[in-house]
Amino acid sequence: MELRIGVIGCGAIGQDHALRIHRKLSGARIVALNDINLAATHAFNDTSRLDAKVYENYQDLINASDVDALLLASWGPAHADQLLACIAAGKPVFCEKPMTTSAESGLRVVEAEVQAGKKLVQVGFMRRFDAGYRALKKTLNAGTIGDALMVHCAHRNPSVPEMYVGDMCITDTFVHEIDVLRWLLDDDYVSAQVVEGRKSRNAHAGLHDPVMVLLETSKGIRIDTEIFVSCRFGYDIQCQVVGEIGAAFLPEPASVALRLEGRASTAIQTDWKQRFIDAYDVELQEWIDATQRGQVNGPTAWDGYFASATAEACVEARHSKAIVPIRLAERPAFYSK
Ligand code: NAD
Ligand code: NAI
Ligand code: ISE
Repeated sequence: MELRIGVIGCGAIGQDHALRIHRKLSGARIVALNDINLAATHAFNDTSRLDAKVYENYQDLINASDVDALLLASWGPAHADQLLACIAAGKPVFCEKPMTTSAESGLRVVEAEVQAGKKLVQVGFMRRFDAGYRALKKTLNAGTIGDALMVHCAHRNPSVPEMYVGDMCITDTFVHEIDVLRWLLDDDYVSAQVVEGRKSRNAHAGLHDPVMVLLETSKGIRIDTEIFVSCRFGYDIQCQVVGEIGAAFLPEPASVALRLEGRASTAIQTDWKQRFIDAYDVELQEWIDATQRGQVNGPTAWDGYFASATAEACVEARHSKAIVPIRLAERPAFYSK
């Protein structure tokens, strides 16, 4: 039977996800939409020919009898209340990252889910579904380079809008590395340190860019990540794991190698939507399939809480300039692997 999905938050990625479910994926249909910007949502519904019902508030959408599952792509600060409403209604929900914008609200989501007695939440950390990261994990698990010792990463965006300010480089951007590296290394973090780089002239007024985050894991693995969101030259995601006898690199996206006019070159992607386009498809198809079986097979509410708590420690480390321990609530047996 087709899964009937309601989308809350129809901005950039909410529209993208709705269209990929409508046009590309199987086993699901978009039946309902909500966004605080109602006019834009009606316009999207018309131009995309989704023929969904547009709701004026998210509570009515969640409780609608013909909505089986929810896709949450509103902005981060709205996620917590909307997730709690989905859990209260007993409905499965795919929530874009970050699951919540604080550790405290993340824990409230975890506690509500445990109370409900059933896993309902999956968080949109799509890199776990990317073929390149999956290949890298397979290499590490095979022991090809020995034990991992260090990881060097970069998360570069060509530019960000004026509304992207303050610590969003951590809470909105670095949060992807927080999740994917924990999954890749099968390890948790114990401390964080953040140092600011020399400020780029291309960083807009509300932003200090670039910054560097240093994480230590419970096994003692050291991770450094450059976050540079006005780098201009492309959307560039790098990850190199250094092991005892070798180094393993995240594969670059396929691109035709050119030898032309005295230069050898390959293209660098510029748009985040394109860089992980296949991963979004796999992520949502797997979510639809698992939801129909009554399961959650992707990043859970615990993973979402872990990411928010780590991001919060990084923000504290940035402002205090200290090495901040990462302390979490006890993991409920409910989430044991
Ligand atoms: P966006 O600003 O384009 O869209 C957000 C939409 O949410 C807007 O249309 C806004 O009107 C709506 N909205 C805000 N508050 C709402 C509320 N309370 N109820 C209903 N709708 C509400 O942002 P975006 O780029 O689409 O990002 C949305 C989410 O997706 C964010 O959590 C973001 O971090 C995440 N995101 C993830 C990725 C990824 O790679 N996984 C990429 C981009 C964005
Ligand atoms: P956006 O700003 O384009 O869209 C957000 C939408 O949410 C807007 O349309 C806004 O009107 C709506 N909205 C805000 N508050 C709302 C509320 N209370 N109820 C209903 N709608 C509300 O933002 P974007 O880029 O689409 O990001 C949305 C989410 O997706 C964020 O959590 C973001 O972090 C995440 N995201 C994830 C990406 C990924 O790679 N996984 C990439 C980009 C965004
Ligand atoms: C955006 O919200 C994303 O999730 C992208 O993947 C990330 O690269 C970007 O920096 C964020 O703003």
